[in-house]
Amino acid sequence: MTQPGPRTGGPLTDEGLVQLLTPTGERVSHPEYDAYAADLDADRLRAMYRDMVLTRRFDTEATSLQRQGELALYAQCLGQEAAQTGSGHALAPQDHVFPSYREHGVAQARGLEMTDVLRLFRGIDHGGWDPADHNFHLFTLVIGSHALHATGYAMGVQRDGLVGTGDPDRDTAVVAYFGDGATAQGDVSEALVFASVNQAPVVLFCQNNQWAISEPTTKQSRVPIADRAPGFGVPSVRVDGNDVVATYAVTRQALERARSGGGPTFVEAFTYRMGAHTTSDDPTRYRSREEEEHWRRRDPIERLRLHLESVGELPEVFQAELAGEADAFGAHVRDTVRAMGRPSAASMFDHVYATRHGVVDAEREWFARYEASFTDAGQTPAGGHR
Ligand SMILES: Cc1ncc(C[n+]2csc(CCOP(=O)(O)OP(=O)(O)O)c2C)c(N)n1
Ligand SMILES: [Mg+2]
Repeated sequence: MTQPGPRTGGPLTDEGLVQLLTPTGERVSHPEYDAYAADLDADRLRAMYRDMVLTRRFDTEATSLQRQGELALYAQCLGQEAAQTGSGHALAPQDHVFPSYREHGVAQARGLEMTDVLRLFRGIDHGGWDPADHNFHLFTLVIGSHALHATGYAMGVQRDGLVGTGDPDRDTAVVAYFGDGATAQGDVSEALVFASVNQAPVVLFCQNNQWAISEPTTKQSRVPIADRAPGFGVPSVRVDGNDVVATYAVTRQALERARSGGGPTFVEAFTYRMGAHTTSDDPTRYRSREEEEHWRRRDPIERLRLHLESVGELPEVFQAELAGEADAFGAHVRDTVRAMGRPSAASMFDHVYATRHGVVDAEREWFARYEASFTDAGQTPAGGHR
């Protein structure tokens, strides 16, 4: 990995981006990273394509479910499928992932039951899944905080002797996924300090989707975000995050370094959030149609499709089966979410503290009296469907 000198093109420059697939799907070679993509045969590329297509379908279904009142909120990963699928496929089963709130493509690559992700967005669960099942920790909405959780976890992995043993089934890496905006948080700087001085087996994976809600990356940094990490003593790399092959290769190198005891790496996957920040956001208020159109032409799924077609590895029968699978998956997502039911409003008091608490007890009692005050009108507003 080469460390660049100061880059002058600002945080959105193309300079130094590792790319193995051009936007039209042509495989280009790279002296350092070809070796890390050498194991991607046609079967593995099709598996990645499948995950990207299913992730996008999940996004579409979840967005519709929010519009129908079945979810409180939803954060799409539209446009970021290559960054998530490529890095997700580079993980080993024993590696640990600390996601933020948009890592649906990583969840899919990890093998989660995807409807569990929507338990959180429906507001019926504090997490949605058991992190131990797939070493996929809970979504974190406190921006940047889980970069510290991941780094601390990686320091634990190191102390458990699970790094640098040479056993490929034992050596473990930890990955934190966060956004461009998160890098302006103190927590990410602190994570870089601890990761560096402890040589923790952590990969700090930043998806620079160019927006932090309505704040552009140009208001978060004057230099490419990856260029901050070397100042902490952490090697970094910029990768075309809409290129699933390059993202896989770059992440694989970083994970291998972590597992072998070589310490942390900061990866900046340069991509674009094609959707809104969340279903509560209206991006037309802060960005142009031209910008959106520019990035629509760089769609990451289309790039892999063009590549597989050009090398004769996307047979029609595969495409038809995948379309059928996506339809069945969509129906499963809709049916499962609609059957999830709703918790009673009173259950909001159950998980405030681990032990009983006088103030919470008083609030619960007040709420019960408030609910009961509606009964002579035959209404139970908070317990009913509203
Ligand atoms: C500590 C903290 N501050 C502010 C917020 C409000 N907030 C939610 S998402 C967001 C923007 C995050 O942008 P970025 O890190 O680029 O991630 P992206 O949403 O683009 O994936 C902010 C400021 C928060 N959740 N946590
Ligand atoms: Mg962002």
